[in-house]
Amino acid sequence: MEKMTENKSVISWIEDKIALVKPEKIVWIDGSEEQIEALRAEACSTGEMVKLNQEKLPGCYLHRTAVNDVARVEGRTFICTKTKAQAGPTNNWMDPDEAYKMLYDIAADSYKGRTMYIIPYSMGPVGSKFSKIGIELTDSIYVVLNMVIMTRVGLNVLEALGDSEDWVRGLHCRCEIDEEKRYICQFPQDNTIISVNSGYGGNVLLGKKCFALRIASYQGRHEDWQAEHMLILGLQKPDGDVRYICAAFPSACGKTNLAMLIPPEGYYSKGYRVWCVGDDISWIRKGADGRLYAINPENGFFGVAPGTNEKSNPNALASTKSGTIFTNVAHNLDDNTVWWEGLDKNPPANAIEWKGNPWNGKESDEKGAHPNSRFTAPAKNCPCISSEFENPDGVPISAFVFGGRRAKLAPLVYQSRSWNHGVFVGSIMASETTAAASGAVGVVRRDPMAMLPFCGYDMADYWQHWINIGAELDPEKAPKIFNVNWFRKDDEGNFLWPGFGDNLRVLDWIIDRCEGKVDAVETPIGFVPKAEDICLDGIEDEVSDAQLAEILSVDKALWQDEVAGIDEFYKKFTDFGSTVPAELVAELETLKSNIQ
Ligand code: GTP
Ligand code: SPV
Ligand code: MN
Repeated sequence: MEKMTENKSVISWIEDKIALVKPEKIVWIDGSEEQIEALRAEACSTGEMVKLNQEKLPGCYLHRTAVNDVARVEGRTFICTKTKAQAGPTNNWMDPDEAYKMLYDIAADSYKGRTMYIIPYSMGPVGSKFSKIGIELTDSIYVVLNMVIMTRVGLNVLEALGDSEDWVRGLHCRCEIDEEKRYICQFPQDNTIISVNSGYGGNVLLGKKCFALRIASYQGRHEDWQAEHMLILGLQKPDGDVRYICAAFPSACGKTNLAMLIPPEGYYSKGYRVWCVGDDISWIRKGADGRLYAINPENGFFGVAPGTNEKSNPNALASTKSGTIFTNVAHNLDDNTVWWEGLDKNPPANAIEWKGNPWNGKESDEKGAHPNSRFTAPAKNCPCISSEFENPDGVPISAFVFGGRRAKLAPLVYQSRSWNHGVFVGSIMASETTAAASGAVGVVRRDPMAMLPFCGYDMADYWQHWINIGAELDPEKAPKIFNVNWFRKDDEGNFLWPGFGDNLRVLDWIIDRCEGKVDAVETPIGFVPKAEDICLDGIEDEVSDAQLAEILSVDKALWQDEVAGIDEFYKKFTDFGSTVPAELVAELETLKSNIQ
């Protein structure tokens, strides 16, 4: 093989893995268009990908994964730290020696007759102080082509790495896509990820959740920074200044939508704009001026397709019009394009559904696209991509926002009383589960900071890390912390808030609060807007005053049930032997007495 680097740690690790998996061929991915185009052609020739209508969707392709392999598998995802205590009570844990042995047994000889692709990639702009380098070995062209969109891939990455040993090792083996032998294992103490028997998204694009959250959260704790499951958006006000907000919502709870929102007409004409810096992951560090700064370590969007349309998220839709890989959507055979539920009201009659069977969308009761079908689109395609997207120094954060799907409990928005109270608010997040992970959908579960499936160490220590970060910040410069809930429902199950673009009305209040420009009502859980401060101009027909009052209300009885759930959740940590920060225990006591 022609090596692309002399880095000894890289060469020796790869040689070891070659001896293990025994590929027939080895290809270093240099990031050149020529090489990528040849791989696209090869994937099409084997049926791994379908080339779509190049007039309507230039550079776009469709891929179908195995039917048993359509989402992250949290039950088969492990944090392999030296001790179980280090992984904490909310992670699956495996002893590293046992895990390596099991994984190497599965991986052994698995590349026989296949090609090993070596992908050097950077999370974050190459050379930024925020950025980190990884190398993923894979036997899947689909993975290569997705990594090329989602990360910065190529020769310059190895040049930036030089002879450093600080890079994340990633081995992906498709094997037989056997569910029973599927494992996604992180070894935070070895900067290593091994993923076997899957070919789906978050399980195999190792730069994403495995590295940029599970490994990076661990690194951040030891290197004084943060890796968060947060979008980053810039809200431009009529004065022309842009304020940045980082928001953490669990998977399939609205990050991509919020990050790209188009302000409602009345706001747009006044000069409001939203600029997207990132839609899923933030890496955050303190800047020289004492404020927190964030970058998006990714280079593309791996977004949920169903529900994406011209009305809900025109910017995401526009991002998918070229250079995009669609996964598990329906294939419209009439014009060789794609379709998914919620794209429009005109499903194709002559189509193939996500499993690969003929499908008449006009007549079938079955879904054409899997609920967790996705598009992989280059960030630069996004019409509202921020001018700061490539800024190696990141953007200064004014507010952190937590949120989830809560049909009844959480109000539309509330602000924490302090940093530590804000950390508490993040720690008690709960949300109804979605199709982004395999398992039941719609069940409320605790998902602190939307990091439950992504924190690479004990969640209680992670909370302590949040508290420590806040303690180092000048309170004047610290981001203010909020919670939002776009998903409140009435007793008939209808959403009480229109959401999507109209969420700008809430972001506007959030920024006004950060700048001390608007009052609020103090409630037992924090500061809630006065009804008159949430502008309903243009949506009076959709949201009555009574409805707004309802979604801003705090129901003490419901919160009394909630604290029982929080108690139980915190107890899980104490029983396990981890230490919930005293600051959070104190906040829980305050909440309890406030809702009496
Ligand atoms: P991941 O990529 O899994 O991390 O998801 P995400 O958090 O980026 O979620 P995304 O923006 O893709 O939205 C997921 C689903 O939530 C889609 O079906 C959206 O239509 C729906 N959704 C997003 N925003 C809103 C909203 O404001 N209100 C309502 N009712 N639904 C929303
Ligand atoms: C999520 O599930 O939060 C995603 C999709 O962003 S995946 O890449 O599969 O993790
Ligand atoms: Mn996500």
